[in-house]
Amino acid sequence: MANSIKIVFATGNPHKLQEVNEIAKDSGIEFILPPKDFDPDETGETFEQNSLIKAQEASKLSKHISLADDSGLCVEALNGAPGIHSARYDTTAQKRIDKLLNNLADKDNRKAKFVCVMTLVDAEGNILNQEIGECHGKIVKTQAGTNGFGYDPIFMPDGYDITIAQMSEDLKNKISHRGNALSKMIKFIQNNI
Ligand code: ITT
Repeated sequence: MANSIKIVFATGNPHKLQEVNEIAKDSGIEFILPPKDFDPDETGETFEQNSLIKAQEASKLSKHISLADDSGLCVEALNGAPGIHSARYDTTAQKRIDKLLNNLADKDNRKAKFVCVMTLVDAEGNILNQEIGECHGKIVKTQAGTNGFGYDPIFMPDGYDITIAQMSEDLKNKISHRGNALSKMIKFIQNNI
């Protein structure tokens, strides 16, 4: 994109980068990968803290304005687990899904939410803005669909009778925790950067 505002997107997850650039496609903002040695220690205890850690690590390495996304799935009957540990709940995406379904097997309460906290820092690592997005729904009993990534095949948002992995990319981005947090962040960037 010529003349776009370029912002480093502090992630090692290519699915997230693809989604944010799709969501931001008409905004005049382009998100680019962090330097290769980006590998922060996510030692925080909240989405907010881990999001800030990632944004500051990316700005330190790139000397550029940076945005991070820390996100995860919080399941009510599991007291909010896997939460900030969603990416590390087990060793592969399929094992993480199986483990979650297994842990919920005898539970009637299937309520869950996806949470995304985005943090924008300047080239010196000073925090400029933080936004949160949520998507509420339930965990289905049998996984369905192949779109998206992560826990999408087992999450059915409120008001829909399909999982996120059965939705088009456009629909996911319209209702997702990431879409929600990023739309607010895009407004901030357009008005302040
Ligand atoms: P970075 O930290 O490098 O950005 P990550 O995947 O490790 O990548 P997080 O620490 O924020 O990111 O963990 C987010 C995890 O939560 C992600 O790996 C998925 O397992 C899950 N998750 C987040 N957003 C999701 C989505 O839109 N659909 C399905 N699962 C999602």
